[in-house]
Amino acid sequence: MSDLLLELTAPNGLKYSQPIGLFINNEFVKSSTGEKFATINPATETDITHVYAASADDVDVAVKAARKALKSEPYKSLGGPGRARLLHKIADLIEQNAHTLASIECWDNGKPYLHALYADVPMVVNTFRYFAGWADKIQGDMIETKPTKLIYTIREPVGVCGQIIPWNYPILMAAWKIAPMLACGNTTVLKPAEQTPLSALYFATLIKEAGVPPGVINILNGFGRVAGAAIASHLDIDKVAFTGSTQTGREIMKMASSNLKNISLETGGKSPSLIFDDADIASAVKWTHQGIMFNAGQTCTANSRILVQEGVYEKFVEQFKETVKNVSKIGDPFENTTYHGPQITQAQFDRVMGYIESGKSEGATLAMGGVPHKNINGKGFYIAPTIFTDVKDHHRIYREEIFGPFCVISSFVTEEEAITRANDSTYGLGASVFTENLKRAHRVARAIESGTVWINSSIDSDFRVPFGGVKLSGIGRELGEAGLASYTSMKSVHVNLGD
Ligand code: TXE
Repeated sequence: MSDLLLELTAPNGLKYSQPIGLFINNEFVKSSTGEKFATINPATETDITHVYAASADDVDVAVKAARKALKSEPYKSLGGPGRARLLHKIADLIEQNAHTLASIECWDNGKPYLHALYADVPMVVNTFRYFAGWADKIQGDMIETKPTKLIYTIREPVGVCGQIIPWNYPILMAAWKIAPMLACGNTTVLKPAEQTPLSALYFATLIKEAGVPPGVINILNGFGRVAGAAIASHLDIDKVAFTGSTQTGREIMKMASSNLKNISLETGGKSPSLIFDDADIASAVKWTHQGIMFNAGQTCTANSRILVQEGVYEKFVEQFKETVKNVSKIGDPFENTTYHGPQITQAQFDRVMGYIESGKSEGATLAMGGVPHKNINGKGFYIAPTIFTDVKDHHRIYREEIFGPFCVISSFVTEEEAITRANDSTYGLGASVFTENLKRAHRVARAIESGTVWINSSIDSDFRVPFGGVKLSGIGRELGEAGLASYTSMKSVHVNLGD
């Protein structure tokens, strides 16, 4: 044991070595200031450990390492096949360490262990394998103009990336950022969220074991206003990729304007779910429940606005409440029977509770939940699954992103009304449509203003499919082939074949 590597025992008895330093040039180091911060188990409100917090100077050291690695051997000559091998090796190591990563994620984030093990970690593995497949298929085009010209394009790496991720899916968000970045031959300085610093540091040990050259992937924990801001404003970072709140996204855009960074942002949402009279109600209930209650409502695409056609409104609400009661079992995230863990922090707990008060005072009907839930030891940031009905479109709980196990249900009469009201939002990340009518399904999918539309399902993203938002939900796409494009820069070469 060193003061940069701690032997920890997770609540499920797992013993493992947890790095706590900044990961720069494939080594864990202390921060220049020596500052550390605590990371808390949200299920018990107790400290897990303390990790080093990066200063702006530390970010600068990491950027220099990333810049050097970009143009140096062995990374420079690795080529697509070499990078594919690294990505596959990382995927293999994640698979081999699935139990450890899922345990860390459960402990540090509060999400159910089984969800981390069977949802988050496999999605991480799939993301690395998918982008491994792309690494040797990054190619340009030949463009026909006239006989005396040969014109072609080359897709080059953007360069040094700065990647800032949130706490709701810590290791998965790291994978979404790192896998395409590496596939395209870039280097990065990635900052996890200060609420969940541990899994990314453990992942760093796997990066080194996989043989990724020093400086290619640097992982620095720290605070948004210090380390995050240093990344967003750094003049030698070429691209910034961010997932988080719209407000922080705005600030990052301003800072990134210093050197006109290439930018991609995935911010929040208030995703609608439209349930038509002709829907399979049992299926709509199942998906809509998962769409809002999974991960304690802390999913950017969560279908937090449920609009139900008046003919099936009562039936839907009854069945939805029943499902919440039966499925959303609250408890210790390490228990196999738990579906519903705590909110991530006291601040998020307070935020959700504030919206519950707002809903009540604005006159909506609290149909279920609306109270903190006491765990066995009387601790934990738990909130009972909460449903408001009779919600009006001007209510704050209808318009603002809440990010908790909290949904509003309202009724509509016509398809046209449903579309207008679904689009009456500053956000546009996801939307669900439940109907058995094929024409209506596709008609509504086209009319909805959002980056993703699910027909007869909800929030089931896939590593092969572009993901991102419109309006205040973001800029650019991650995943799929479109996700690659945001990590390459296009160069056009004109060859004059004439005299
Ligand atoms: O987000 P922040 P917070 C939404 C959700 C939630 C709200 C607030 O509604 O309730 O945001 O959460 C870093 N310069 N989402 O406060 O601040 C920060 O350190 C550079 C939706 O946690 O956006 C962290 O790494 N970086 C979302 C990351 O930004 C800064 C997921 C996200 O933090 C920074 C999370 C700054 N000035 C929250 N300030 C989604 N889209 O899935 C903070 N950061």
